[in-house]
Amino acid sequence: MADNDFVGGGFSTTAIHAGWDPDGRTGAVNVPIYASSTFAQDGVGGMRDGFEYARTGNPTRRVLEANLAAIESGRYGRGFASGMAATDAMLRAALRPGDHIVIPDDAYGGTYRLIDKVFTQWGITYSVAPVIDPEAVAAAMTPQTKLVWVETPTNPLLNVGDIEALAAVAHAGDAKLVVDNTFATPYLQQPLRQGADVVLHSTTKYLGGHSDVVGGAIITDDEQLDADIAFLQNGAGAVPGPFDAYLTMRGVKTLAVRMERHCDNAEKIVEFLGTHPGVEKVLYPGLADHPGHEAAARQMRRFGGMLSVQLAGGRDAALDFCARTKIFTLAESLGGIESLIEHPGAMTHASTAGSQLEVPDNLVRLSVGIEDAEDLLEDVRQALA
Ligand code: P1T
Repeated sequence: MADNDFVGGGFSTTAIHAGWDPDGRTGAVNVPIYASSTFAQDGVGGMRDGFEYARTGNPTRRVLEANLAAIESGRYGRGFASGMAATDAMLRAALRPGDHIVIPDDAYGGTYRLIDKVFTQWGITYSVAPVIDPEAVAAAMTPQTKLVWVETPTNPLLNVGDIEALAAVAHAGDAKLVVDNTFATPYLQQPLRQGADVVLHSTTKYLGGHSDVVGGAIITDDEQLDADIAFLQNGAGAVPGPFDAYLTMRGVKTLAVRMERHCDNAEKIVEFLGTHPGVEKVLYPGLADHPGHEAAARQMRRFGGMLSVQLAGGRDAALDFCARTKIFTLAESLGGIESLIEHPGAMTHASTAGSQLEVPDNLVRLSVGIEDAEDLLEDVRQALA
């Protein structure tokens, strides 16, 4: 993917500048945090710059939304209070009672929980299929399927779906393809450019990048869908506040340099873990023998900062590994500058226990941060010793 393929020039130029020019009045180079819940009108209905009430629209949030649309090479962006709030709005915008959705057999536990525990109560049905197999996804579709939902790479098994092939499958059945691009980020992969209809993010992760803000976003080129999402954003109100919008944008500006370092560090750790006798299997799309490597190499710039390992010593060895790291902090979430480690089966994916999405109990997930690689390697080495 050439840099100049991105709207507005190179990726970082877009990430740093899209959505905001220095303020006309003050010259402020950064968008102010417009801490205002309401906006004065010049006579009834006389809104200045389109703002009336901050649930409907806030100037700081509007800049974030324009910025996120630009970095995904999309036309429309909408910010949400969390990734789950964005997921909820997307599902409600696209599905009606009687409709069907295909979801991955490996996905964030919270996404599965929302569909399985909440949306099924409203007459939505779902089927599960592996994202690495477009034919299996096609076979899981029914005449009622309105959405094909994928993560690529998936959380937590790092499976890769071929976005172009999945878009063709979804469109052949008159369904839309939603790609949760949280793990890859638009720096590594731009799903709308590969045929997806919608990109969804937990901006809590790499986009925010500093583990200091929770947020979500939906980006699409589809004008009607965007209008439906905007209606729900205002109508249901799960919006990010202006301070959250500001922090997220502050993170986005350094996404490219952070991602390069996340990828560098992850590759080194993958190499080390691949030779360790305590490790049964390393799951990372950058490995030549990873089943999704070819698709990943085609659609991603690099292979990301997330990796998982299955330990030879089973669940106890996995829990031990999580307990023994010193720099890798035992915590849920991912994508921040600091390295995190977790046991998906007991933590982020506990809600998948007993389901088709259940994860192996010897699995440990690492979110490789941007600390010094030697320190991270030493930490992993001593924790597995
Ligand atoms: O946490 P929130 O901002 O609401 O985002 C939900 C979400 C959506 N999609 C993916 C791929 C995710 O990974 C997440 C959140 N995931 C974690 C908190 C985690 O540790 O995996």
